[in-house]
Amino acid sequence: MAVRKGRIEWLGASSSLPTIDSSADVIDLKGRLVSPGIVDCHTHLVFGGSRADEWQRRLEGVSYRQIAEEGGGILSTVRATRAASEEQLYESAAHRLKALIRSGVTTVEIKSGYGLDLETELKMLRVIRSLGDGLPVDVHPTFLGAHALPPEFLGRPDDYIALVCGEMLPAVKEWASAVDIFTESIAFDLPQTEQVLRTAIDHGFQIKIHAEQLSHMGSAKLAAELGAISADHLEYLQRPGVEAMARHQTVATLLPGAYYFLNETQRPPVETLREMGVPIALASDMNPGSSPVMAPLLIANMGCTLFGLTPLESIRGVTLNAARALGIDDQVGSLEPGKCADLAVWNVSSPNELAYLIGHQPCRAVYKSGRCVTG
Ligand code: DI6
Ligand code: FE
Repeated sequence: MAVRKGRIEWLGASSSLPTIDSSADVIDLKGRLVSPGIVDCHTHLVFGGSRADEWQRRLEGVSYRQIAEEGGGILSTVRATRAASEEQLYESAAHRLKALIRSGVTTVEIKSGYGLDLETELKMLRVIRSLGDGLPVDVHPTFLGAHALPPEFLGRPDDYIALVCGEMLPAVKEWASAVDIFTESIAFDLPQTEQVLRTAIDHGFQIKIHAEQLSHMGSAKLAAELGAISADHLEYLQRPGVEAMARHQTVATLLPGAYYFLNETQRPPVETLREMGVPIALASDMNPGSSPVMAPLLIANMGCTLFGLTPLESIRGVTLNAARALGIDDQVGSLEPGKCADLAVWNVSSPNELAYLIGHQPCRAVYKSGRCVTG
């Protein structure tokens, strides 16, 4: 592989290597496997506090939904995130993001959504931007103001949606490239979703959705028809939703970490997605409540064991299709001349082994735009 100015210039067998500049640095990877840098296209890795105690309650039999309805769950992280300083949020998130980078991640999407008031949402978005400025990884910021109903708006969801659309979306324009919403019986309904997504489109954002995670709402179909770049979770997705996603080439981002950690039994309709040609991405969903997972290869493994993807589909899910879910597949996600030289080097003997080994860290080095960013 020849790299110039951070881009892949040539790729092929060493026997056909073109003559290269004598001043070029030559790096011998000793026959190791090189993959595109991993793209984690759905995370909530900026947050305050921890939910380990809530997890214990879930183990004792209290459901995620019940905890949310009691004002815990997402809202307990909202309280901790409002109380945290910007520095505290940066430090804890940087720690998590460094773990992802050491595991081969070169691009990450990070959502706001634990503020639920303009001040704290902006605080999160500033932290998200600083993470991209401070660490060798591309960070794609998403505004998730409509993640849950803040306690101040109890019983008045439409008033909160009006605030999101009227004040928050215009104010976060320069801080986020995409807008996401949690459409669910414990969050926002279909008309509220349509209002937020249409307003986001009018302001020029890309749109995404947390759809059909805990129940079937018809939200993936709505989002696909509105032009969403991805619909995420999708455990309860039904055929009309798959058809709409196929028609609009909406990426299906599956999040097996949340399925695993919530002990779900309803699997997303992988066979139908495959049959209809919907691109499938996989992401960590890294968050304190439903997916405290900072291990992209474990996510690829779960894509195979829990959702029935092939190892190759899983690897494509955390690279090329994840790039597609962010609208950057012309830049990253595969090894092709012209794309960024974002690479991960692995101590494995075959691509299948990337998704196969559990609890082993085979990542040997990470290159971001052609520069080694790991020790
Ligand atoms: N679905 C999820 O899995 C995360 N957000 C969402 O809408 C969970 C967020 C949390 O529990 O803190
Ligand atoms: Fe999520």
